Amino acid sequence: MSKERTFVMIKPDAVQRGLTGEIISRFEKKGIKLVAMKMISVDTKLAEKHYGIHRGKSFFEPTVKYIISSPVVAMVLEGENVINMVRGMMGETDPQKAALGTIRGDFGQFIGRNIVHGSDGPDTAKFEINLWFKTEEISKYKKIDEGWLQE
Ligand code: IDP
Ligand code: MG
Repeated sequence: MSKERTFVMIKPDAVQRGLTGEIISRFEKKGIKLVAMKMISVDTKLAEKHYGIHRGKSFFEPTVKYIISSPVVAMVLEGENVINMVRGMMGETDPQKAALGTIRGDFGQFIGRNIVHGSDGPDTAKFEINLWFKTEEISKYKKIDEGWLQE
């Protein structure tokens, strides 16, 4: 294991439903380090690039519409194994199938309104972080709990 970064987006439904703080809080309480964050009104071009691998699928256009419908909160999280850890905390894509205790399992009901996005692997994470953030928007700092988080 080595230090990784992942891209997380709190989707429009979660921002509108007042879940932004709750979701960020879960990552904070887990001890995950937040290194970048901003609210964005996403345009079609960015949404289509972000979901580019799904172009041609039946849910591509509805998903792009969903993401541009209202602001999102975009973040970069950093830590060992953070990509898989965040995917686990999010739960399965379909909130009906996501386990209780996960973000999607606790707060969502429908696959087309599934609360949160997290990169699915190291290559995707790199691509998505570059797409959404400039290098200078990502902070480098030492967090005071680092010595207490691991043995
Ligand atoms: P993921 O977000 O868990 O990685 P993907 O399969 O990569 O799931 O799908 C990307 C996004 O597209 C989902 O998070 C969801 O917003 C949307 N999506 C995927 N499958 C469906 C579907 O069957 N109906 C509606 N929306 C879907
Ligand atoms: Mg995906």
